[in-house]
Amino acid sequence: MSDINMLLTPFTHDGAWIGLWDEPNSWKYGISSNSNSWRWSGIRETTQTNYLIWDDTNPDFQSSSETCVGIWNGKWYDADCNKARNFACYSVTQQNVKKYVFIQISTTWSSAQAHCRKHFTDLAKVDNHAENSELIKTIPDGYNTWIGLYRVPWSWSDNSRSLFKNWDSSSPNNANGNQHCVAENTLHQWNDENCNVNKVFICHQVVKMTTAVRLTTVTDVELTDPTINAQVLQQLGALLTSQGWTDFKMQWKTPPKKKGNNE
Ligand SMILES: [Ca+2]
Ligand SMILES: [Ca+2]
Repeated sequence: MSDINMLLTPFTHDGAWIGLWDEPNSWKYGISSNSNSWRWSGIRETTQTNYLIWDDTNPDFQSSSETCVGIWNGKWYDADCNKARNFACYSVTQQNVKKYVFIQISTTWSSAQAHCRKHFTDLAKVDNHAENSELIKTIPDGYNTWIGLYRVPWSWSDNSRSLFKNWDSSSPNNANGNQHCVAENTLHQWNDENCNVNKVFICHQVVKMTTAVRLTTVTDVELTDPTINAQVLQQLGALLTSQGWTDFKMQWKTPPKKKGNNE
């Protein structure tokens, strides 16, 4: 909120772009290592094989609420993680082969994940078409089934990590299925909108400050010793952190020794 309070509202237009977005190339049209792309619960990383088998209309991030993946008729779709579904776990055999197990309990994606992690390896991870076929064989007809694919939507354009959100009461809603960029209103509340609309926009700049501090010490230890130097910096850093400093770097600047002075 202290960042929000630094923003002025010189615009009277229909909102101003800020740097939050849900880059669609990372999840809708493909896959990437971006923070908003699809990941497997078992490895917490994106696919290593690029295998994806979406149905014709998914993923669509409907209502900006669908960040977990289910399987239906052999194809995948994104769905609201809080909906109750049956689920499939997997475990890995000694021959490094995945074995899928269908669990006939209807629950949320997170509860399904917890169950699989407790009793098996994790929620089903599917790396290729043969594995998808094996998975389908375990699912009885007519069951919508969670698998282990999920994503964390919304990332900052500068790749900084912050979970702070200031959505307005009706956002995000992904109206028309094409709202993947974020604008703020004059109250600094956020709304997801179509990235291709023209709006005024707000940039930011990080101001870097450099400060030199001269220390005079009375000590028996050898201050040119790199280990001692590192320890002193570490303790100074801890002191500054405890005073509320963030995002700083420290280094020693040793003045050249005067000639003839061996002390
Ligand atoms: Ca969907
Ligand atoms: Ca919206």
